Amino acid sequence: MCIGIGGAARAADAEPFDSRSTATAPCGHGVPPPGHFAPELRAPAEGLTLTVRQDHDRLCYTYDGNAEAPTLRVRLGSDLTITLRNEITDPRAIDSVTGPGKLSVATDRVPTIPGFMPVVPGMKHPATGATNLHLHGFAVPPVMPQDDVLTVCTDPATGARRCGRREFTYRFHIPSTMTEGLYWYHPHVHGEVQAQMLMGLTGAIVVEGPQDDARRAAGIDERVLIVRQTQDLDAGRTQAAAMTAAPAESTIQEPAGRAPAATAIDTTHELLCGANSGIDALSLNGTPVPVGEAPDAALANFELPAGRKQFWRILNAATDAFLDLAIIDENGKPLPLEVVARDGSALTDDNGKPLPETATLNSQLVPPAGRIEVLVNAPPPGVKAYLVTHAVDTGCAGDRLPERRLAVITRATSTASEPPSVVEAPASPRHTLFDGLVGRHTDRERVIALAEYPRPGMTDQVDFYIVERKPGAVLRTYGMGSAPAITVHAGTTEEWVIENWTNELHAFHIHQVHFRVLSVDGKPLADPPLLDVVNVPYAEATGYHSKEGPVRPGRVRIKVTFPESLAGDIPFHCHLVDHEDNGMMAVLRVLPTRNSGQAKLSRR
Ligand SMILES: [Cu+2]
Repeated sequence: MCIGIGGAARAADAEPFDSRSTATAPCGHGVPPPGHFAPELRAPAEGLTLTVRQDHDRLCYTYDGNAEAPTLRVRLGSDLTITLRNEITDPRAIDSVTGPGKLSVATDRVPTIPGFMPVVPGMKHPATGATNLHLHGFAVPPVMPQDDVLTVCTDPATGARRCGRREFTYRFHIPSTMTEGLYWYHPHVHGEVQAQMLMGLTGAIVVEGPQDDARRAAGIDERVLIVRQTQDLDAGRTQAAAMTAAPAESTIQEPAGRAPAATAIDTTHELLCGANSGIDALSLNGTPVPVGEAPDAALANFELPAGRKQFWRILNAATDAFLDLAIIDENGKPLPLEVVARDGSALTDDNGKPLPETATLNSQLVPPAGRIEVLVNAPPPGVKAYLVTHAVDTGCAGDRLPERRLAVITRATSTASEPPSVVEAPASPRHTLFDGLVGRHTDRERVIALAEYPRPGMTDQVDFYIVERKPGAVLRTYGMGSAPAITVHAGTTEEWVIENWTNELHAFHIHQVHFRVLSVDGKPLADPPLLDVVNVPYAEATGYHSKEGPVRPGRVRIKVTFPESLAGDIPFHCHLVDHEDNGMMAVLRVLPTRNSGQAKLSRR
């Protein structure tokens, strides 16, 4: 479920595509034709400047006069200097893209049932036009001048001055122990992330290392595919009756002599379904993705030479759309692909040893903010194939995501030129930051609950919550400056069970770190993947009345460790960014064990 959004939708106009940023067209003209790729930029040692410009309901990262967010390429172990300059001229246009109707005055609390966690509704965050830069997935410190999204921002050209600066120079050091692969960048000013991303502020970053060198030496060509969302059409949704309204007698009877723990989620007042009629607009590398049977001419056509694999790095930069990617032939039969990496991490065992590359026919779910990197073969002779995203069941409160074709894949008529006469040597194993994570001693377990409640008396406003279930906890939306919800010591390792108490999918993300996903809905995963964002299944009605109410939450168990090098305040949140904007976010404080880091943390 989303808050109603409309403003950023634009029909593909007939205007020819021109990505030059000019005074009259700050974000260029038109949309790119099918088969377009973003400009790529090897980050120069002296740094680069990304200027955020605005053209009515569009925002763009401009670089060197070009209004298309460059795909940045950086090397493990190198420095990356980015000056972000804010030239946003009309913050109100951002506010109009951020859903209507959120109140600026508090409504009543959601009625509290004894024994359940109290729920405190949120407030509207008016868009300010402030923006900043988050490097999604980067294992860099959450501390200025690196990936600090909580205190660093830049002010727009007009409007309130809250950040005290119009530009900021980020100086990142990319650790040689980071995993190489596909990452991305986007703004992270709480309350307007969704609007700024819908309006255009997303871009890809490829972190290159030895695996990349090996592929290059083997003559494997690479493509970067960026799926974006340009519209969120949930305005006008109507709410159906609650799926599983808990009966009044659902109050937990605590055992005599014990204080009420009150860590249960009240499902009486949440768990609504939505009748969402809209289908949101997506784009691939800037080109609108058609809905339904699209003519091939409307799609990118990727011609693959026979006998030569291609390496595709695919980023889901959508604000709330899940992708379920597959390559199928014209009859819908799946064709094989090989998954190499997820979320910027090659598939490895717990020791960092690469898993054997195996072809799969299974479709690959990629949540919002997730990445997948795959090896693709040319289809058999005479077969035309499609890269598709299958329909996704997002739950009865989720968005409609029908099957969509993203690209046509054909076999080149000419045979491939001979690949370089270099034997493909597997990259030698390299120590990375999260090696051995599963084998570590678990210092602590936590249960993190996701919930969403309509505001009392409202039919079109929903607040979103993330909370650690523990005695005394209150469901409260995140607001800028909220105190850390969880404090840990660097060097410790924890297991978190993320519970989804709602009727829609959520995508759980922690900044700075990757985690291993140990189980989903109680089922252990054979090779726990190393991810930075994970889909959390929606709740299921169980038909009986348990201590947790008449539903069983969707559950994902993750194992996560907090390296000393990443000490600081680390946000964790749902990456359906309207959920994040409307409260489903919190902060994890990682205390350094060395004294040197204390000064940095005392800023709040
Ligand atoms: Cu969510």
